[in-house]
Amino acid sequence: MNGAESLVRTLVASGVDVCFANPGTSEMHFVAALDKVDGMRCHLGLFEGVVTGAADGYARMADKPAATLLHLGPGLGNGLANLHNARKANTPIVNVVGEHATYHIEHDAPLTADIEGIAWPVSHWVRTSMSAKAVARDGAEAVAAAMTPPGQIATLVLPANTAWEASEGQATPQPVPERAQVDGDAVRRSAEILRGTGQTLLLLTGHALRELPLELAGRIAAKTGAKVMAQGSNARLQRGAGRVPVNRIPFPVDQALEVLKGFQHIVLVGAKAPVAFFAYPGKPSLLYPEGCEIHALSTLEEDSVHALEWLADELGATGTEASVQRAERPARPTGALTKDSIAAALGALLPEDAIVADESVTTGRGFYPLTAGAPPHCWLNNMGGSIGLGMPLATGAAVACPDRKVVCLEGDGSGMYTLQALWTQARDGLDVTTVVFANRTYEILKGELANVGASNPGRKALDMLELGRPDLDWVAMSRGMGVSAERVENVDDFQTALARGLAEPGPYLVEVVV
Ligand SMILES: Cc1ncc(C[n+]2csc(CCOP(=O)(O)OP(=O)(O)O)c2C)c(N)n1
Ligand SMILES: [Mg+2]
Repeated sequence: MNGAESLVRTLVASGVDVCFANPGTSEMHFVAALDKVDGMRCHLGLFEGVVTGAADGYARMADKPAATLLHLGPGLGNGLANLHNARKANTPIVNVVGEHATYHIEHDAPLTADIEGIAWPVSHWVRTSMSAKAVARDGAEAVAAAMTPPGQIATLVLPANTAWEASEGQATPQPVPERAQVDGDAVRRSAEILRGTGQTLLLLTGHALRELPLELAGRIAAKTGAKVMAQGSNARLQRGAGRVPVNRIPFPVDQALEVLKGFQHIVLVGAKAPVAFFAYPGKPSLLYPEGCEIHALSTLEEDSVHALEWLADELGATGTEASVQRAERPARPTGALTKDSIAAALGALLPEDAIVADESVTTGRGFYPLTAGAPPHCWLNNMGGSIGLGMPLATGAAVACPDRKVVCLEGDGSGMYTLQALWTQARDGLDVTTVVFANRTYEILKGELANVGASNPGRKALDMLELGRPDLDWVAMSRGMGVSAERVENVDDFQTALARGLAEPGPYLVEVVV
């Protein structure tokens, strides 16, 4: 058995059985090994940003890592932006990056690069395998590193000769550290705050946004009068009818300040103290009011579910009834096609158990309230702010959950970074309905221009924020990659098109001209 096969067998034995790939010569033995080993499902991405973003979406839904297969420094480099996003989302990923044969590196061939140097800023763990005999063991350790709470990026660099030379066979899967339990002091201190008089916010992210811990947070809120909110962006939030509803901290600084202004205490459950995406002249970086005290119930590394159980117990809230979201869909909208009527159409049509990959940017700012009472579903955000994640994220989520409908809500500017994901969806028959909001601008940046105080922009500046001349033809691009598509310009047609996409199995794209 060669090193590549020993690695693939070890990955599968360690529970990593999906690989998103964009290979080259140095990965040919790994590719060949994929055939020899049962149990590894492979998906080709036509750009590495698709590969890494899909690995992110997969792991968020599967709660375990996928492998990526990337071609030396440049292939890894192309995948970096979505690895950055995955890192911010604490998504576990095992990157396998091909490298020249160990003895070839010194000759500085065209593709020679500092792979570890490229990998480190987006990885928690990096290792270059030095021999075929080490590859399997290194692979097992990479999986354990990726699975280490709260989820890490592990990058294993695989020199070509370590893939083709003889190995010592499959390695034993390595143990994964458990999530640490919070200590009693953090629980008692949080309980004391919650029993006190000041207005308190429980701020959640990570695993605390799953159904059960949300229920616990809801009980605590009902018992103590605290409010519950989620971070502005979250890896995966379970919401909809019957669940404890949570709003997110808004993106615009003024709105965030307004939402948070009344709080004397914020108890963090896996979350970070709220901070603005950017600094703006004359505005604060921190979004909570001066004098507001920040307390940590649990960090992201710790077991927030257990922490909330303990806290509910400490407060005598285990039997308290949480207030849950009623099942209610907005009426089907009529009239003009606006952000609100788009939100209402989504709220009216979102299917049960849907997975929403949200990169809708400005169009989607109001999607939350009108979809809150839809049947139970998951909502995934971009947590690293590097746009071009939505379509890959949706692709990976669809691989993880073939029985659920994935709805990708995508800005037209953001979509253009990684639209090759549509081809992967077509090829692998993935059940994703993509809605592209074709406002034909970088709408958000027009606001940002004003927010940072860059006044009186001229034609040259504004041209950098416009996507027209020529207008992007999303229907043609989508069909060109094998995904049926239609363009709509009014709210009736939007609902018909969305319903059609949701009813059809497999990928579909709706271009909404807004
Ligand atoms: C990798 C990367 N490049 C550039 C940006 C800056 N940026 C933020 S939002 C945005 C435009 C988003 O446009 P679109 O998806 O059309 O959404 P809209 O603003 O029109 O709602 C850009 C270019 C970014 N966040 N990430
Ligand atoms: Mg746009």
